[in-house]
Amino acid sequence: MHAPHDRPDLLPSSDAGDLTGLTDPTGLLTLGWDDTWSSALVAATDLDPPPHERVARVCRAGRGTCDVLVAGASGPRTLTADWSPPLRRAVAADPTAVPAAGDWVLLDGTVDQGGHDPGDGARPGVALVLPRRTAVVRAQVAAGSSHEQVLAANADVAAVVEPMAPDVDLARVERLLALAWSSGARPVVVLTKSDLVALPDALRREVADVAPGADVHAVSAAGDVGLEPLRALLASGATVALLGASGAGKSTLLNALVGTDVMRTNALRTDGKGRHTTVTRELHLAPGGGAVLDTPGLRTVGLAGHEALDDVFTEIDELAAGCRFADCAHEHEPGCAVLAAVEDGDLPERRLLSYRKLLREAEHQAARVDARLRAEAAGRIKARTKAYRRQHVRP
Ligand SMILES: Nc1nc2c(ncn2[C@@H]2O[C@H](COP(=O)(O)OP(=O)(O)OP(=O)(O)O)[C@@H](O)[C@H]2O)c(=O)[nH]1
Ligand SMILES: [Mg+2]
Ligand SMILES: [Zn+2]
Repeated sequence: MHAPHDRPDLLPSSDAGDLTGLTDPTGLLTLGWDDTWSSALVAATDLDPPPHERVARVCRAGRGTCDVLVAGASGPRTLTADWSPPLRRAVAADPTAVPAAGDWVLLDGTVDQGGHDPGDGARPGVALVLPRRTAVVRAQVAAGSSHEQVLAANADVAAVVEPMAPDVDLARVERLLALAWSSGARPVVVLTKSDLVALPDALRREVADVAPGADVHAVSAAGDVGLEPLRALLASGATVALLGASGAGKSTLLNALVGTDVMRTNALRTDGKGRHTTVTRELHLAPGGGAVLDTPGLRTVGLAGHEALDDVFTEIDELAAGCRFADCAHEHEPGCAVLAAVEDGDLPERRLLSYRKLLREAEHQAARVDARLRAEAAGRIKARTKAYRRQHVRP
């Protein structure tokens, strides 16, 4: 999934166009669709012209069922769909095949264009999930499990949402940026609650220093300040996923961007831990185009891979080219250019420590995944051996 360097530029950066003036015969553009998705639909179904009238986008995912947005004749609306038997089988074989918020799915029946229920009370089924263009994936933290969970599917922009007050946590920004980069979406940092600090721009520049390659915006959803760049992204039709700790202000931001209070928000607990007000991942359409995907506060973010660390810590990656050993771990090797840069004051030590911590975690997670794959492979061999014995070794 990680391919930031050969990724096509999904969005115009500064002169983000808007959707007005484009014809939208299928109504799907409002949901975030584009021509590339039509090609993906042809490839997935072997149907040409593609069955646009059966396309829907997951706005809230559950177990066995999900809420989807469909393009009705009188505008987008939501319906509930059940997993079809083939989808159930696909999920049993691969947990990441679970429809996630933001996914494009094909329903097994035509979406009623009149905006009414079919009448017989039967729910549509989700026949298949189109291959994801991007995915924010976190390593599952449950004990004994090393599976990965899709937090947001098909986001064009992965927004790291971090509050300016009481404090910006640079290490958390770096961790979330690693998650954002590895998604394949364009990372941005949104610093919230700028109304609560005296010098928001100084803080913004400090964060920009640890976020190479990502735009950093200071906003106040409360005062509707600084939201223009995000509105421009949405107007270009982008899907923006909000990632951040509980209490960061994600749902408040969503409400400001969507223009109505679609998500409940809440005050921080006095211990500063936040309440985890949002408990579901939800996709909401913005009135001027685009969609915002709100997520529950991330308590722990296990990184599913370490490749993205080179995107987050670009200066360390560049310095490493000057290390004497190609496999230098920048711990205590002679001729290490990274350690030399710390020594000379060119690289903040905090940056190197943060990098090491994330790298260790990612390697630990990779080992757990390897262990699971080995265990699964062993299980399959055992099952085959048993089946073989039953057939061939009769007592
Ligand atoms: N002063 C100020 N407060 C804000 C701003 N944005 C959010 N808040 C407050 O921060 C608190 C938490 O906001 P939420 O939007 O619920 O945070 P969240 O990130 O959605 O939290 P979870 O749903 O738990 O993940 C609320 O009391 C908001 O009113 C802002 O721009 N300025
Ligand atoms: Mg929330
Ligand atoms: Zn080194």
